[in-house]
Amino acid sequence: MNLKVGIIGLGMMGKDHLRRLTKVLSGVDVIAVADIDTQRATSVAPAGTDVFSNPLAMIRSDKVHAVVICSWGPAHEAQLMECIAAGKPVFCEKPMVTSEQAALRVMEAEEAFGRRLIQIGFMRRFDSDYRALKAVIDGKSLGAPLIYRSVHRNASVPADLYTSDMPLNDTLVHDADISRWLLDDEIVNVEVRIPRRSSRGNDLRDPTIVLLYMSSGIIVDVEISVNISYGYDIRGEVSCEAGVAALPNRPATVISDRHGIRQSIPSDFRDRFIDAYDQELREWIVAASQGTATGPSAWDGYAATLVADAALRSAETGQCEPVAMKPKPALYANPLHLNKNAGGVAA
Ligand code: ISE
Repeated sequence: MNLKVGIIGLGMMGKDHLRRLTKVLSGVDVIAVADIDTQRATSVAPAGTDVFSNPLAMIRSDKVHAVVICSWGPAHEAQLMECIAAGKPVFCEKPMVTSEQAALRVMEAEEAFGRRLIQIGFMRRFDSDYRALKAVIDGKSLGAPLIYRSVHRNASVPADLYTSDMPLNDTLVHDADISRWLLDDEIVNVEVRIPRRSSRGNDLRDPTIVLLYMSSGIIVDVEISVNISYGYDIRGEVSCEAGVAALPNRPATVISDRHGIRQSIPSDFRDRFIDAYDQELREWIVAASQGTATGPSAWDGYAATLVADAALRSAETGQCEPVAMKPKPALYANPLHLNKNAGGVAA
């Protein structure tokens, strides 16, 4: 039997995940949606889908086995807590929550439930290029990693929605999470430096340099640009003791014409990471069908929240700010080993 899923929030990411859950992936049926704009929800949801205006009512519905949260970040805590109370696996788009205290409450509830239910939408971990880069680091053929450079350039961001804090609490979270995952390390200090501002930056902190100091001594150097106009340009390079490994430029379409030879660049994150988004939900379906979750956890959501908070403090103080994490609970200590061939929905 297919996993019966309800989606909360049919904005840009909600519609993109609805498309992949109904037209790309298997083993799943979207049988409910929830959005404050029920007219919009009804217009985009497949015929026969139950449409809710109240997301918590949708979570409680017996017809819904698992939940995908694509709503506004401040609404995530209540929705995650409802999923945990209902014992329903949940995929939650980043940010998991918008405060340290909310993250602690969500982790406490999941620990009390006793089994992982939450996967967070840090899709880069499912990107084949990042997975290949991690394999090189883990293989130790280049020796120990010393520096990681992460470039995160958006062609543009929605001027009406993207606020001055978001380079650090909405965009940076991807570089923070992928650095922790690639380097198998935690971030202990954050330092923000604001270069000369771009005239394209709409009064945002654009560009922003962020130094992430890892517990091992590795330093991660992050460039965040959000109105660079030429495309969505993501780079990653690790300098090790005996060599350097870097992501290829994606997609690697090389164009030759009378202007010369050039390589195409994606327009936005849905384009650059389309396969990673498919893979993160493909793996989520397998885990949720067994009543649990794998991949980025509530602990990773907590870590991202603390790093974003420290970055925002550093942007104000001009100082290097500490990231003080609580000890990692046992629930998040070891990755789950799932039966990848199991089908159907767990009892
Ligand atoms: C957006 O919310 C994302 O998650 C994208 O991956 C990121 O590149 C972009 O900067 C964010 O605004």
